Amino acid sequence: MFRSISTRSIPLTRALATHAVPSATRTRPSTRHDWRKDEIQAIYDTPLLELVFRAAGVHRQYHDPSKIQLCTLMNIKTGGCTEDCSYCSQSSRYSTPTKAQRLVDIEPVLEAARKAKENGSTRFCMGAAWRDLAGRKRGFEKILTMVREVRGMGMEVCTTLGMLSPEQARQLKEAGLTAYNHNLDTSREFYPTVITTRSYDERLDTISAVRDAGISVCSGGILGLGETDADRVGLIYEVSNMPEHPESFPVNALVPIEGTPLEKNEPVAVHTLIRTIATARITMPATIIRLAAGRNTLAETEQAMCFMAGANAVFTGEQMLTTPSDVHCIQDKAMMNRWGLDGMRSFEQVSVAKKEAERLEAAATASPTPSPLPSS
Ligand code: SAM
Ligand code: DTB
Ligand code: SF4
Repeated sequence: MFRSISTRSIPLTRALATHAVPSATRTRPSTRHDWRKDEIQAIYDTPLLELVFRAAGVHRQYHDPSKIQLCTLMNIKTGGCTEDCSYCSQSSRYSTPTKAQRLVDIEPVLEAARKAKENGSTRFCMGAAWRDLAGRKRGFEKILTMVREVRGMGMEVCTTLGMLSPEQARQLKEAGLTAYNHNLDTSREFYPTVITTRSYDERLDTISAVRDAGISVCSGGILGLGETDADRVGLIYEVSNMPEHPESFPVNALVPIEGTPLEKNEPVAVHTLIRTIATARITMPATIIRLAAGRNTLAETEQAMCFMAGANAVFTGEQMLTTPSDVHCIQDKAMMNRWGLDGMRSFEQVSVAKKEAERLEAAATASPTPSPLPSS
C-alpha cells in the first residue's frame, strides 16, 4: 500500500513515526555513553527480580511495553563461508549438516517478504554467509534490488552480509536499507577464542560504516559460547559506549550445531539470558532488544519474563538461518494475545524513523517529483 505524499509537504519523521506514543507522555532522560564496566557489572549482579523490576521501569519510560516487533529472517546465501566463527553451521571450516548454496533469486525473496508481511512481520532480514562483499558485484546488485523491492512493500528491511565498506553501506542506504545486523558476539577479551579470521576492530569498523551511512545498527551477541559473566558485561560495555547506541541489540542463545567446536556446550541458563536482557535495557534504554536464536527452547512464561526484562522484538516464522525456529507466527500471535502484547508497526522506533526520513528527504531533494511514502 502506498500513500502518495509529497515528501516536501509534511515533516517525514512524523509521517513515518505515526504510531509512536507521543514523547511528551513519557519522561526520557538522555542516554549515556560513558558507562564504566564496574557500574554495568553492579547492575548485572543485582538480585534478579529486583533487576527485572528496575529494567521494566526503564522500559516504560522509552517504549510502549505492550508492543513487540516481529521480524522474519531469510537466508539468501547459505553456507560455504570462509570465516571460522566457532558457533556457525555455515563456516566451511567445519563439517556440519548445512550444505552450501548460491545466492537465491529475487522473486522467491519477494514472495517470502510478502508472506512475512501478511503474517504480521514489519521487518524482513536477509542473511548471507559471507566474510564480505569483495568480488560480488553482481550479487550485490541483486541484493540492492531485493532491498528496494522489500522496502517498497512498506516493511523495514535489514541485511546481514558480513563486512561492509563505507561505499557499500552508502549504496545500501540509497536502496532503502533500514538496518544492518553485524554482531560483536561477545566481549573484546573472549572474542579471539570464538573467531580468529577477523578482528573485533574490523567488526567495529563495519558498524561505524553502517552508522555513518545513516543506516540503523543492529548489533548484539550470543550467550552460551563458554563466556563468563564478565564477558557478558564486556559485550554490553562495548555497545553501550558506542557513539550512538545500536537501534537494535539481538540476544542469541547458542544453537549448538553438530560438527562445530561448540556443539557440546552447555545451554545458557534462562536466568543469565534474563539478566543480560535487563542489564542491556538499563544501559541502552531506547534500543530495541531482540530475543533471537534459541527462543524456541524457552517456555512461554520464560519468554514473558524476557519481555518484562525489556526484550521487545522477536524473530518469528518457522526458520532462523539454517536451523528451525519451531515458532509459527500463528503461535506467536496467540502467545502475544495471552500476555496482552501486540505487534509493533514499521518505523515505530523514532530513531529508526528519523534515519529513514533523512533518506527520503535526500531523495526528494535529488529528484523534483514527489516520491511515494510506503507505509504498513
Ligand atoms: N555472515 C554474517 C555475519 O557473520 O555477520 C551474517 C550471518 S551470521 C549467521 C549472523 C549472526 O547470527 C552471528 O553474528 C551470530 O551472532 C548469530 N549466530 C550464528 N550462528 C548461531 C548459532 N549457532 N547460535 C546462535 N547464534 C548464532
Ligand atoms: C542475529 O543476531 N541472530 C539471527 C540474525 N541476527 C541474523 C541469526 C541466528 C542464527 C541462528 C542459527 C542458524 O539458524 O543458523
Ligand atoms: Fe560466516 Fe557469518 Fe557464519 Fe561467521 S557467522 S561463519 S561470518 S556466516
